[in-house]
Amino acid sequence: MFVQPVDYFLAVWFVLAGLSTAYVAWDQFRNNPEPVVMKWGFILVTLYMGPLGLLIYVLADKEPRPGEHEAFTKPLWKQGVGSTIHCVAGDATGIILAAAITAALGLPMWIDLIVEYVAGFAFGLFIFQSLFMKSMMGGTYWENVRKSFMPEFISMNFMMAGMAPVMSFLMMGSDMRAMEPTELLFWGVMSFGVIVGFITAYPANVGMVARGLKHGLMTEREPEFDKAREGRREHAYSGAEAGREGHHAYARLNEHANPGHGGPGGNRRAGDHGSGHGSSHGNGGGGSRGPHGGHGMEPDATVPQLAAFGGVSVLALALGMIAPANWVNLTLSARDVGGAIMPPGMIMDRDTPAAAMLDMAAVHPRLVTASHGLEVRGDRELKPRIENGVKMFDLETSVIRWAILPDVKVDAYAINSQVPGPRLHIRQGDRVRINVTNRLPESTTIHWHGLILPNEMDGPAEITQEPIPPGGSYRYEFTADQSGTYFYHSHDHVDRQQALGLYGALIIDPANPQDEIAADHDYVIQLQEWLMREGLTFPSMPMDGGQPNYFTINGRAYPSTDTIRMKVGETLKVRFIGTNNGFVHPMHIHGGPFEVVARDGETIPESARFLADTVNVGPGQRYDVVWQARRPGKWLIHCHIGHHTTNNNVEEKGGGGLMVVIDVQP
Ligand SMILES: [Cu+2]
Repeated sequence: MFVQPVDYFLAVWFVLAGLSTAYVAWDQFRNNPEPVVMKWGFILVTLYMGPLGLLIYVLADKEPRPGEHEAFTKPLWKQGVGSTIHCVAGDATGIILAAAITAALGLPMWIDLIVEYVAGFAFGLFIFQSLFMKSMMGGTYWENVRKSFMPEFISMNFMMAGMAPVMSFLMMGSDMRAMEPTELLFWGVMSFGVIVGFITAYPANVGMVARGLKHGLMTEREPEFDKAREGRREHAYSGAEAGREGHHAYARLNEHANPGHGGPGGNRRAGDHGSGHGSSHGNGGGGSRGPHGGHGMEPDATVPQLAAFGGVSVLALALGMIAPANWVNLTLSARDVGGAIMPPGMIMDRDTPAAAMLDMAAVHPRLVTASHGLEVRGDRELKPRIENGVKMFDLETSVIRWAILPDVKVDAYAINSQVPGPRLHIRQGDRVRINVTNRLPESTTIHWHGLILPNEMDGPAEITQEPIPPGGSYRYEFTADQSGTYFYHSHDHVDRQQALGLYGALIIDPANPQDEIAADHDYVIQLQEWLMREGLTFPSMPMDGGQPNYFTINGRAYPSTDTIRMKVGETLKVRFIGTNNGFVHPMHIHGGPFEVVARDGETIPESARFLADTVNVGPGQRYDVVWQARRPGKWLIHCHIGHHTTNNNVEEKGGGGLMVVIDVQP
């Protein structure tokens, strides 16, 4: 699913990679005179490196004009490319297959890396390196495995030195969709890793080709082709000279060869190579071939040189594999973190547990089941069904997209597809039964905040009940003995779930209507903070990376909040509900003090009621206040923390976030 700009880039990338690979495959098998294993090397590397693979192919290996392959591929840098290609083709294939399998198995990242190294090495050694060597040198397969071991070891070490940090930092970075083989991002990270691995392995391969430890590119022609080519060469191309130069280059190399290391060559007869191909290896064409039917490769490196080179490659490998563990938690697996996308600014270190990541992760847009505009309100009163005198309510949790401003939608955890959840309005003494069905991707429960009820109806997950699993349900039933302003909210992973919208008002009228503190208007205010960045919604919390940038009253940010309309002399009861999860809001009303008449649902005795113009609404608290419209005009109810009256730090129409206008007519 496309949720980030990088996803669009990756789509372009993979289309180009597909086209590039198709072209390279077509050209390799139609036009390019080289061994089959090399053809496959370029095809695979182009698949992994996309248009860059194609670029390397046309610059270093694609025969420019018929008959020119030998001369064209002769320069050392191209031979180094060829050598890197058949290293990367095998190594990367092994690494990518291993990564996909270990991700599916749910192994920790550090084990992934080791398995990937072993698989990459095995693929590289047993398939590409040895087969290529065999087609080059002839001899038995196992002879070639033996000879290829050290060059493959060095090359693989340098490749993994580049690829491992890319995988560690990007897969366990902030967008861990990169851990999921079902996501485009996983393949994008793999491609990027292969590109970096190619770059880090390339210098080593050039060095090994120069020292005769590895082969680069070679030409292999069918006899009929050779005849045709011979004809063309007379007019168009002096391949003979080019071939001779190539021969001299290798002759020089051979002169320096350490006789003690000429073993493989010494054992070889001229007829050993090229068997069964009808090839033209010996006819002076290839830059990589000797002209006398020799194997053309004498390792020009002493044992100490080789050992030192190998040692440095191990150092590079250790750096690439181990260094990232300083910063990222490599003990986690794809299964632990799912495809979690972390908020920018979250502190993620090598100790950050998977649960912490899941707690702060974005709501994944693919989980959204409904999308609502500003025309759909939250806090809509839910009418009960009455069965045998019991008031029945059905609540269902789900993930929705919810408009908090005309151009801002958040991904929310909602109850009955609204934020806040539906208002339950009952009367003291009512028997209620509430069926809660969970359609979230995670377990949940509902707690009835402030009520006196049977313990098993109270709601805390794992304390009084098993959490309601996704798809499960739970029946809460109790008699409302109290009256006043209450609310309900999730009591499972509250840090996350309530911060994403799982709460609603529970208003209980007193059994005796005379006990209600009367006012001309009654307005409920439910507060919430939101964190919306990069098109994703994260649960806001007082935590690095979790600080909110949007604030809502009843699911809307000003200027999309309600306007309360009243006349001079009328009274307004405001019921502040602390549905806010991690922040305190000093709620202030302009135009003169209000009387605080109830706190936490409890009516304050008349003698103890007091005047104030600001109440600190902490999480869980409720204040019922009665305000009188003394003068006409627009009077504000707002939070007195300036940041909480902005929308993503922007003021529009005089503010934002936690603001409601009381429009008082004369
Ligand atoms: Cu505030």
